[in-house]
Amino acid sequence: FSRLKTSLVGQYRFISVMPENLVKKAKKLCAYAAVDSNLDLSKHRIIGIGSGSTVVYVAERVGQLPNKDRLVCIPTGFQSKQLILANGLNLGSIEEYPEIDIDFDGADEIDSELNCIKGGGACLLLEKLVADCSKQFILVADDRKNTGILGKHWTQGVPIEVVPSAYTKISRQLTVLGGKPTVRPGAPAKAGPVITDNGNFIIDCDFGEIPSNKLQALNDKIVAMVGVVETGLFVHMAEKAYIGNSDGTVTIV
Ligand code: ABF
Repeated sequence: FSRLKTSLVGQYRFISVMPENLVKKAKKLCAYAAVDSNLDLSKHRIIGIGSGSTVVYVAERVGQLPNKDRLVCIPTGFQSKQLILANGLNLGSIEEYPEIDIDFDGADEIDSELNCIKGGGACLLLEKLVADCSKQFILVADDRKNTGILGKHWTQGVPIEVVPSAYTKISRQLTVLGGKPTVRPGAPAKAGPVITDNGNFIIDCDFGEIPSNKLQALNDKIVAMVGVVETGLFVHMAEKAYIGNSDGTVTIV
């Protein structure tokens, strides 16, 4: 059965009763469908490759293209960089290529308006930067992530990247805002908090269910706190989502 890590390292809570082999199949199906239907080598040259276990199949599919040498792939973190290299793709950087043709990335939750929560893998800053630099941003996810409203499954909350010395102050401000903040522990937890690729901490802040019309205001309030680097709320950024279903079909939202 598929599991999602809780804020306590080593402990898990179940978010789905979908058997693991069906989850993998759903991820592969949606990733392949997203690449096959959207990547056009006659017009796309610079591609964003996101993070997570679904994007593994995006990189695999792109790596199967006969003309893949024409492409330059921009990673969203360490895992993403490894995926690009492992699939024989050309690696570029966001510094060299701040204009990206199309970006494929996973999500933790997607609502009915294609807003999403990202950052379960602590790569949200570069993921948002790459998505922001992309003309097209395509989500790939299995159907457990298609929750209709954000905050339903990912009850650890919205991941927020913060400067380490500001975490206490920001945690207090998030509580005043109505959230329940938890500094994400590393592995092992006794070694301290998770450290992002940028040397920062992640606070997971539970706001319960967040209606789509409240997302932008919530994001803006969090980003305005001094010491916040970025949030995992991606509001009105995605163009389409490819959802892999357990019955072997793909839904395009
Ligand atoms: C990244 O990977 C993250 O923003 C998101 O947390 C996660 C999705 O992972 P998976 O595809 O493994 O469900 O995209």
